[in-house]
Amino acid sequence: MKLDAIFKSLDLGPDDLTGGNLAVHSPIDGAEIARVDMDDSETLDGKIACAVSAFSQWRNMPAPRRGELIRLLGEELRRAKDPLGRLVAVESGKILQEGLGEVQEMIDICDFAVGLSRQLYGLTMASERPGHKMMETWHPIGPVGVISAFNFPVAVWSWNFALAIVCGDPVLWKPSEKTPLTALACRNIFARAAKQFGDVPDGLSQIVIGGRDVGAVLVADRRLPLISATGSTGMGRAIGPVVAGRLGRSLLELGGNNAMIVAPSADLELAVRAILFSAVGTAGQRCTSLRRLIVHRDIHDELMPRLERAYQSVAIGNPLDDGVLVGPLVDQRSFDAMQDALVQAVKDGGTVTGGARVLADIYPDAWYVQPALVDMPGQTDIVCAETFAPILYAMIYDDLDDAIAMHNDVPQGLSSCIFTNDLREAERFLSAAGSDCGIANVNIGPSGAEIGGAFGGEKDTGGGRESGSDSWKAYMRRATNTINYSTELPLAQGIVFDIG
Ligand code: UN1
Repeated sequence: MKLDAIFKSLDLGPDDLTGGNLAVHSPIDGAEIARVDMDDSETLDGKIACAVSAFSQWRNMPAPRRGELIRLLGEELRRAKDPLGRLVAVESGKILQEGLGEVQEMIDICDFAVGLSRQLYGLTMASERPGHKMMETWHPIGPVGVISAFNFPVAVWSWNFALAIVCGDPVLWKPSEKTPLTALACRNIFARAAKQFGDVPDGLSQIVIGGRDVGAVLVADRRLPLISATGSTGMGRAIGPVVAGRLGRSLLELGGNNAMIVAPSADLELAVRAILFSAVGTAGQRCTSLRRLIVHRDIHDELMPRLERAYQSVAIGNPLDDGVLVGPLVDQRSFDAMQDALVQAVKDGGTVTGGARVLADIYPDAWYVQPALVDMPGQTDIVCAETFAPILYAMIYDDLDDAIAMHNDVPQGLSSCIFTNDLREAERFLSAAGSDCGIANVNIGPSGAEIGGAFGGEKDTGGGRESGSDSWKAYMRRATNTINYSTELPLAQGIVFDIG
């Protein structure tokens, strides 16, 4: 499918794609594929006002009916899966299979949210007072600002959007300035669903295009009680205090430095496959990508050559081509950061295999690399930093407690896993004294999480949870209600407060 046909099938026309002040490039070959209009503080102000007015209507819509809108969106996404998956590949550089997988993730969260729209449960509590009832009610919180990153340009929006909409909240979405086209395509797909639904208020779903300056205005605005931001830890550190300063709520899903412990009893065949997908898949540009391997001394010399062979057989190239598993890095900055990290790793005593630029002759303006495997003598500072590129650092351990300590001794806490067939080791890793991450797995890699679980992590990862489980609670406010159906007015704690 040609790019023009993709644009057409997603209702993107010259008005969207030309004449704007933001140039959009494809990481596949570095070519400019569109120019879109950016927002400024004035247009953003109008959009926030519009979201506020949409909220006053949408919060009164019964939640199961709100779910119907998301059901329709899921149907439209099913129809648009192929062109949208392709556009994700073109705009972010991930391989087509992963682009399609990302759209599938959107469909899955829509299904989840439809069910959720009938399950926004509150509790009832036993009151200590006779003739009294206590309960809690969940209400929509208000317009939500969503900031998303280039690497999951549409799925992360959908995790937030599907939940926020069934919870009763309008959404203002600022996609990465590297991936505005997929966002505009989502706007159009949502418009198809909204048309079928009928009474969708203006401003329920809006897109804000721009860079940091526009993001900063969004984050500071008191009319947005919740800011949900996915991106680097640096971005989270900039946003978090601003939202906290106005006593707003933030949901932060930031960097990871995800590790795998490979124990002596591990099924190495499974481990190699898991390592490959999670370390080199998406060219190492998932927040859940595998970045550290903590391998038991007894199996190190068996695992590493197998891994090197697997690395050598991985096809690197145009992410739209069949059989390619590793596409380009998003841009030159990413490539430079990868090279800097590898130079530092060598200074720290590491031995690097791979890591070089490839395909520069065919794609002089794009940044393809061989994924790098780095044998490290220990967990130095560069290993503790997240470099958003396919670098896997391998370290040796002797004792599981030391491995867990090394595992947790990084600033980030997103995803983690252990490969072992020893039940005691697996349970120790999952226990309170085990992995300190938001996601801890056994015998599967750290990336590729399903939408049904809560997604996010601790420490520098920001603490937020998106997607499944009870993550919806972040998009609502909780009211505790006490109802007196007696003819007395007993006070709590037995306090007597009578006149005369
Ligand atoms: C991200 O990289 O920002 O677990 C999200 C995964 C995906 C989501 C990653 N389901 O890899």
